[in-house]
Amino acid sequence: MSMTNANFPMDAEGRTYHVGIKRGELANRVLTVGDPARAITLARSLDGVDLENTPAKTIPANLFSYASHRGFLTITGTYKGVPVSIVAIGMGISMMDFFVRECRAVVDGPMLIIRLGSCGSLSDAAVGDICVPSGSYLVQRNYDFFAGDSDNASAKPYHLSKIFQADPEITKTLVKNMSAKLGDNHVWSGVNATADSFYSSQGRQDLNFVDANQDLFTELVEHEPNTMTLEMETFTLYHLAKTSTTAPLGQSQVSNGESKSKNSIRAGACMMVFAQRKTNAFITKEDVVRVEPLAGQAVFDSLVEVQL
Ligand code: R1P
Repeated sequence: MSMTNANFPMDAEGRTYHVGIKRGELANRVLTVGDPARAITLARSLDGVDLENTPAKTIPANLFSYASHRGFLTITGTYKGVPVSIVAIGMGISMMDFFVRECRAVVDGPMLIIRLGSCGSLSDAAVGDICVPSGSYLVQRNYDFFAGDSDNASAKPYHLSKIFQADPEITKTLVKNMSAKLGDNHVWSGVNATADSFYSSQGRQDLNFVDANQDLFTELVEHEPNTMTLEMETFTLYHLAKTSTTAPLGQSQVSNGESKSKNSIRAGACMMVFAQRKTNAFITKEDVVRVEPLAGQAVFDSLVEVQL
């Protein structure tokens, strides 16, 4: 593949270096997931899919799709007549950064992005329940702490960032639509913690390494009493939405003349609880198959309900 522009590499067709998409292939409304298999399952809810003749795990033939050489999968179609895309990004804050920046670079006008992920629950949310976090902070391993220098004796092993907020309208709409699909008692509100590792910075005990994380859950709850979930991407989505630059003049105004949003990206997220970290329960395959499509439809309903 031959690329131009070392600052923001694109190929001769205008495809971005990692996500691999070009202008015209991605909708302004995007649902993002980690697992490509989840993206393909959710694509079955898009318009015009021939469910009888599309085997599970197969991308429906009527939809646009592009699998990049770096593991991103983009699927674009319509939901209730409105253009939407699904992008599977893999795992972690770097992949979320690639995804948000490269998608933003090839889409004109304002964007809505909602992540549907899986997570660990630190609250009473049970496996199979849905959490809709109104904000997220970052849990980062403090690498210097582990250097073994005496001048780090007072440092903490994990750095906890400030909270970055989701778009309030998207969060409210997600809660409403998730409750309609799954019932009020299976939908939870609170704050998410995004960790820079599945293991050490999510408080998992691994005797093969020094992680100094035995007290991490207590520290998280002291930092933010409403800490509800742990996963690995949402903070970066909320952070980049907040730091996205102003939409071109006119696009950020609502009809009564009041400014709606200064940012060109509005973001929200929701997670299915796969791991209950207090009881140590893990979701069954049957529950994933039951919850995933319903949660996906609630996200699509929200994506098309919120005005750009
Ligand atoms: C870890 O198993 C992965 O699952 C969660 C975490 O954030 C991490 O990416 O989300 P996804 O199910 O979206 O991948």
